[in-house]
Amino acid sequence: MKEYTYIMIKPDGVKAGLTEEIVRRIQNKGYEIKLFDVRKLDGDILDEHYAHVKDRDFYPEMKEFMLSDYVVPMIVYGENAIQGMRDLMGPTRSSEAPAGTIRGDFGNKEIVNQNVIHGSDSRETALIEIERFFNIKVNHGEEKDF
Ligand code: IDP
Ligand code: MG
Repeated sequence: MKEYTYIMIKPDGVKAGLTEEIVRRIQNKGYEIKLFDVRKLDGDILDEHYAHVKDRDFYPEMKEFMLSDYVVPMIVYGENAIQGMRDLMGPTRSSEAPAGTIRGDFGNKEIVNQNVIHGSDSRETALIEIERFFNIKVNHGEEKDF
């Protein structure tokens, strides 16, 4: 079934001029970019989005980094898009990400939070994150233009 996933290029990716390259990789894998935006986040939406790591010692530094510059939020759609995008991204720690993955090729090997890109980790969180960042309700498998 075709799935929606929430993807976001983080400030390090935007600043390094990687937006076009990342868009190319997503499209080459056959996924559709349904919506694309460039914006700065506020602290509240970030605290919500990262609720699962908000109490970790690295969060203050990570929050500052995420608020430091523009991000590129996207809605990506395609067959098996959630796991497929996670595979394209590589694992959380760029130092452990293989060459050919976005994090492996471009992530900061020392600073874990500077790993270029976010992607939803399940069907449930994808829908929640799309609503959080785009204020749009979607269902997996439902063809829709925005
Ligand atoms: P994910 O982005 O691969 O899904 P999560 O475990 O959901 O990874 O963590 C969210 C984000 O928090 C990561 O992308 C990374 O930016 C940051 N993060 C996770 N673990 C660490 C850590 O140990 N040190 C610094 N930052 C971390
Ligand atoms: Mg995650």
